[in-house]
Amino acid sequence: MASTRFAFFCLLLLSSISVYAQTGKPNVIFICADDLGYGDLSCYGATKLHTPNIDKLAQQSLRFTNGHATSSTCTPSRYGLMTGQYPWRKQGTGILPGDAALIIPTDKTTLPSLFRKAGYHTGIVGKWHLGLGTQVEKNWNGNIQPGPNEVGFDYSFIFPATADRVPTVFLENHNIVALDKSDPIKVNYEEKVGNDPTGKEHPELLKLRSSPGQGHDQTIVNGIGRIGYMSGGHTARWTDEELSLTFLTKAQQFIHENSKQPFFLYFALTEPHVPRMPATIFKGKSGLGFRGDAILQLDWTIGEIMKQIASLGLSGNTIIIFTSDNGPVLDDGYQDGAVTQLNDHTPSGPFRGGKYSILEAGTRVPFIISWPGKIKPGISPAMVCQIDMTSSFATLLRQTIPAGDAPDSEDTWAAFSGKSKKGRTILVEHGSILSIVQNHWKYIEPGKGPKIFSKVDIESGIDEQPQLYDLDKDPGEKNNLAAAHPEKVKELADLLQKIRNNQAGFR
Ligand code: NG6
Ligand code: CA
Repeated sequence: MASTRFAFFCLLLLSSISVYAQTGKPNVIFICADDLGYGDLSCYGATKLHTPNIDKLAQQSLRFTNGHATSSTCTPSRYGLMTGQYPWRKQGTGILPGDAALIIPTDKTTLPSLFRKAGYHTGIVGKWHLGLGTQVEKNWNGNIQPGPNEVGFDYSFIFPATADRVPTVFLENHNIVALDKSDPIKVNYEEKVGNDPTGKEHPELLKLRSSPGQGHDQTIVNGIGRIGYMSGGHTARWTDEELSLTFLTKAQQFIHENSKQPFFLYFALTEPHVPRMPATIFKGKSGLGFRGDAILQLDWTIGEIMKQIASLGLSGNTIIIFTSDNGPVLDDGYQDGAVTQLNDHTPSGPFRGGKYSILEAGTRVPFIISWPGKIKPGISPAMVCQIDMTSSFATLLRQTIPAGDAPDSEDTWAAFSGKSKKGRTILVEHGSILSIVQNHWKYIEPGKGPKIFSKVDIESGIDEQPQLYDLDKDPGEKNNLAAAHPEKVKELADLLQKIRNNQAGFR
């Protein structure tokens, strides 16, 4: 028995080695958490939470201490990742409702289409939040397109927007999963549709209380008030406790089915975005409320993926990237213990701000890359950004990107692969306003707005005066040096303006 298993193992190993030897193309799994902060993992210094599986991945990885999403919220951040274009260049890339039309162009290079062109089988499993179809008014009961499959993914298993937005259903390729056609789905973000109770009318039906003043009190699904109204599709509605396991199962299925050819998987986890409603076995495990529990569930998920990759003999030829779409938030709409059971945990790590903010914790996120035998494990201070995936993988895969596509994506493969400690020298960060980082200097443009986003209790970073920080000496952005260095302020303000005006590429 043992020898049969050994022979089987050798066969697996040989078959996968030969695929890589033949193609020279490593598999790539890009894992993106949702709202996970720089300080949320023990490998990034968390002490109140332990994430052993991601720590193990980090030990075999290059771990970046200056890794960024393009923006401090989801839709723009993922738009940047997919298109290689700064999202603030394009109207309509803010946080999308669940019925929005697709905002990714179907005729331009995207991260998945680059892999597809290079001969990969490409898939997405998880959160999408980049719109579906050509218009808001759409028939959810038929073929829904364009969507992920039209922008480069051969396979998709997604939910349309966020876990707190209707419709709370899965789509596999173009169709809603488990939809009973005799109970058609309707979605509306303006007015109530159907007779399902809402959180506003029936708070007594809620198993998770919505935070006062933060909405999340429209159609109730699975005892949770959502943003938006929906009716019908009762058999297709997800159970939040099963969400993560469903995505894991589909991701593993995709990996299994494609283990004999190069594949690219964008695994877009929903944790720890609200509503945090982890599987029952994780509830109460962290002692930090459901947010902490959701992070433990996420950590377990990563462990399961790593186990699968190892058991398929793919560890040596699979690049795993783990990161987050934006910084952390505690109360983002539900009273789930994230605030009351925080226990001095610091989701933003040493940085100021968080989700929605232009301060560092808005976009500076966990960022680790593993490629055993090829990328030397360690820590890198290089400034890297998710927007650079497209150009960097184009270099690795020897692909050319047509002129004008992915216009803001820089080739930083040398930094991603650990050959260089220098990544970008310039990065524009994006919250509700812009900032620019050049080397260790960060300039935040003056803006109008609240100093604190009071509902979520996060510093916005907005000020009517220009701000200048030396991130090397002052990573926590405590000392505004603008008055002391007016020449630097001018230089960076001019540079930001120049980049803003440079509309090269598509719009
Ligand atoms: C906000 C929601 C928040 C969350 C966020 C999107 C309110 C008051 N808040 O508008 O709960 O859904 O949008 O998060 O509605 S993101 O990670 O997808 O950007
Ligand atoms: Ca997010």
